[in-house]
Amino acid sequence: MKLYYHPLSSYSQKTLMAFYEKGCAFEPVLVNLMDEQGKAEYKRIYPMGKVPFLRIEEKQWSVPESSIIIEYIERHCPGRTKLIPDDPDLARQVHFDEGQVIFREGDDYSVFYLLVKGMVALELELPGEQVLRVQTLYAGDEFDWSALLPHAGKHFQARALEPVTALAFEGEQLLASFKSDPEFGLAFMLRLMGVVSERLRATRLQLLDMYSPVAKAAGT
Ligand SMILES: N[C@@H](CCC(=O)N[C@@H](CS)C(=O)NCC(=O)O)C(=O)O
Repeated sequence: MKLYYHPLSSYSQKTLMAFYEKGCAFEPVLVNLMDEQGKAEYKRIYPMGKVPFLRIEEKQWSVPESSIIIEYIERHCPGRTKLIPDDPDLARQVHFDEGQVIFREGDDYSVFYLLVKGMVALELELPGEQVLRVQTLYAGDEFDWSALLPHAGKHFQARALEPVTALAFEGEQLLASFKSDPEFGLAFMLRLMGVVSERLRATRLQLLDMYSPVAKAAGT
């Protein structure tokens, strides 16, 4: 099977790690995304033009999307490492160490998290290498709503303040589930509107506090 990838693509790296962990044989094919001709040729193989992409010629199967590729090799490569727990809820669990940056402002990947355990700080970078904590999140809180806007980039930095466990959902898969179940989609989006409005309010309060004449006079 051929894995189309680019070494600087984080989605490709995620898939490559799974292949190496599993000890699964594959043929890597480097796609030159920077080159217009290379990209045009690649789009003849995979019209979306994104990496990674897996092609299993003998079965005439095409497998797009990093997570689906990982699910594919988990099922079809009898490897030494178990990549995905059998329990679907555990399969979505991710862990972060204390102090670990979960994502940075501007990062372009669409994962939506539901915080199960631990505290997370949402932060904004300000001029002069200052970091402003906009909000602290606790178990039951959700982040990051921009996961539902493809390629919007993260609006905040998220940092684990203590060991964190969260459930992770691919933004694109969530959007697909909204299309197949519009009632669920509407309920989800309404709840998310509340989150977005809360973030706006918290950002406004923190910025007001920071730039208020009292704070300025105190030199904070
Ligand atoms: N949801 C996809 C995202 C893949 C993706 O966005 N790949 C980027 C590189 S990290 C890409 O191919 N960008 C080129 C483009 O959009 O034209 C996955 O999980 O595989």
